[in-house]
Amino acid sequence: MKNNYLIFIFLLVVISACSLGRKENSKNTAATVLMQQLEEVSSESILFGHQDDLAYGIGWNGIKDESDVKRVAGDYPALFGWEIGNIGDEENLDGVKFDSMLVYVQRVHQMGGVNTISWHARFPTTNNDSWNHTEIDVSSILPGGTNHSLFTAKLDLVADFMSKMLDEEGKLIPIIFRPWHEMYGEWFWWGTKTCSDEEFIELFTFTIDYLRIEKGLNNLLIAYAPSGNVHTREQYLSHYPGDDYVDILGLDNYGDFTIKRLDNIVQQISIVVNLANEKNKLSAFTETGTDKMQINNWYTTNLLQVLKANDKTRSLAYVMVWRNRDVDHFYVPYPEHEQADDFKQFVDDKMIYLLRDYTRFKESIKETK
Ligand code: BMA
Repeated sequence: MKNNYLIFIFLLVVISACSLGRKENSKNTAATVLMQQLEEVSSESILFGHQDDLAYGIGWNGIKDESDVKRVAGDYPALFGWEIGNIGDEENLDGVKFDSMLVYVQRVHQMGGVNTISWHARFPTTNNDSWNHTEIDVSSILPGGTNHSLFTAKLDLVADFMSKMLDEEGKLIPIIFRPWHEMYGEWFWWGTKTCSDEEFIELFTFTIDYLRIEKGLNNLLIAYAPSGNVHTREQYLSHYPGDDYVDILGLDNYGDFTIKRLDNIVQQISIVVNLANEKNKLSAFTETGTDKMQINNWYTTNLLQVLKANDKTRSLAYVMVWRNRDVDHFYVPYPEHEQADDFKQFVDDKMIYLLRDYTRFKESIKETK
């Protein structure tokens, strides 16, 4: 009896050591290094990011090493956003071939840039897009739900795709993954209209555990990115999945620029940065912009004002603007655009880092070590 008891205790210790080890080792060296670099860079600058930057821009598509940011500012962004909505198809929901995306991710990594991925997921049972609210039953896709296997099948596709993001040595490239974003809005099926707080947290934690533990994706840094309608710490945290599941506290905000409430954005960023500091996490302005550059000289008169508002806003690790689809939907001015100069002025600011600035910075911190 006593022997059995000792064996039981021994097994318990071994099992919990293993599962602890899995959690602690959930990031590979490259992801840990990226975390540290972002941490260091955030103390003196903010990386500039652009969605789909290498894939297409105004008047071009699929030209090798092309970039609207580079066309206007002479250099690439330091951070590049990609989107995996419609995973399983040949192309994502914005017409980018998944095979090409792999090449872009590798190219960014090779150049020393940072990759971040969002997921406008279709609802697993209907395959309707993220904005469609018909026949949504989130509980049915969670563990124990009748359609759970349809959800894990989608996650298998995500994991399969992400596991191909390898560097020249065959190691997984670090990726900032930003799933289930803008959860406090009503527009997505994981938003407040069709998904309860508890369902959301389970959706988030299950996704991360599945990718990290089940699929061994130890290259992921996870960003939690509510949208702008968050005015208190409690609101910001009401869907927070827990410190084990988040590396970067983010914020998406377009609307407050439209209604000229820069003060709201500054206040929200302060909440995000304070929380990140307390939790020893990074913070970022994960999505923003003004579509078609509707706000005049937005980069210097709006975005820069917000980013320079105070010590908190200055300590963000990065800011990312959305994609340049065509002249009816874009967030970075193209060369002939009347706000091209304003954009140049913005990226020329010492605090804003494009790829070369970021590379230089990484070299300088290496030298001082
Ligand atoms: C939106 C728009 C859509 C796009 C979606 C997902 O903001 O750009 O055209 O399909 O993001 O990338």
